[in-house]
Amino acid sequence: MNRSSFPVALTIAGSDSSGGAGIQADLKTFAARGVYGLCAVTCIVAETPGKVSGSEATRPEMVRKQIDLLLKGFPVGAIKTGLLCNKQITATVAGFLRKNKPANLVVDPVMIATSGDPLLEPDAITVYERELFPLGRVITPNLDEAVRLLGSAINDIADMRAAARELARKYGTAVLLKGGHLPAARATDVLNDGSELREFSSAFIPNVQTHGTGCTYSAAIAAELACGLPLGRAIARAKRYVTAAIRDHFSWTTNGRTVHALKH
Ligand code: PXL
Repeated sequence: MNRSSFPVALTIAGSDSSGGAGIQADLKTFAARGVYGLCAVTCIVAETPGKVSGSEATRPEMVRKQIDLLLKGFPVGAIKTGLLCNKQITATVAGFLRKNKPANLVVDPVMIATSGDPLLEPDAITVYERELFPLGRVITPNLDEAVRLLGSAINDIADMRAAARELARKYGTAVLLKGGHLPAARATDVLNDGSELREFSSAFIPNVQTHGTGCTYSAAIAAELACGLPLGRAIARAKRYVTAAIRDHFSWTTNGRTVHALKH
């Protein structure tokens, strides 16, 4: 990939109509980190905070075309993948990236929305495992996704360390296992890059239910990699960014319920 005087990052992800997650979160994050953002849209998700009402996938060829044009036309320094919807799109993206090896690929294996609604078709998961994960500079599963990938429970920080090691070994790539959903006073994430273990920790911010934190975190990592930071420093900065976005959240009431959104 080319480097230039201005950092450029590309997100390959779905559109979240509510603006909290997906390409909207990614582009807001890129802009906030001083990075010029590009996007290839994989699907349109109709949702409000807390409820996914429907989604419609882009044709795989159209996804490929967007990525191809962007990589030819811009000095893309980092790529992140978010929701890839189905097996065909996942295979198309992986096939394209295998031929056009990106140095800084962040794979966020989005499977289920924070609301619990499924987002990725289950048969896409093997394609992720075989074709996309090995291309990643880092993959960023949350606990639910790691449990789905490993088939064993993760209940505490010791389980997280073991799971990150096992995932890094299984896919031959660095793994950032995000522990924000673990009941604990601190939100701790574990990085295993195949040789070294590192942990990133911040105070847990209680009583804030935001969706899009995972998208924002992986986009911030991609932004920092596009700026030339090494992986560990990129994650440390991205973690600070997403923690501040949760802490400074917006909130409002709809249908008698208080909802929150990240402040970029
Ligand atoms: O937060 C995961 C996510 C990712 N991508 C899109 C989404 C969501 C959650 O709602 O809509 C497009």
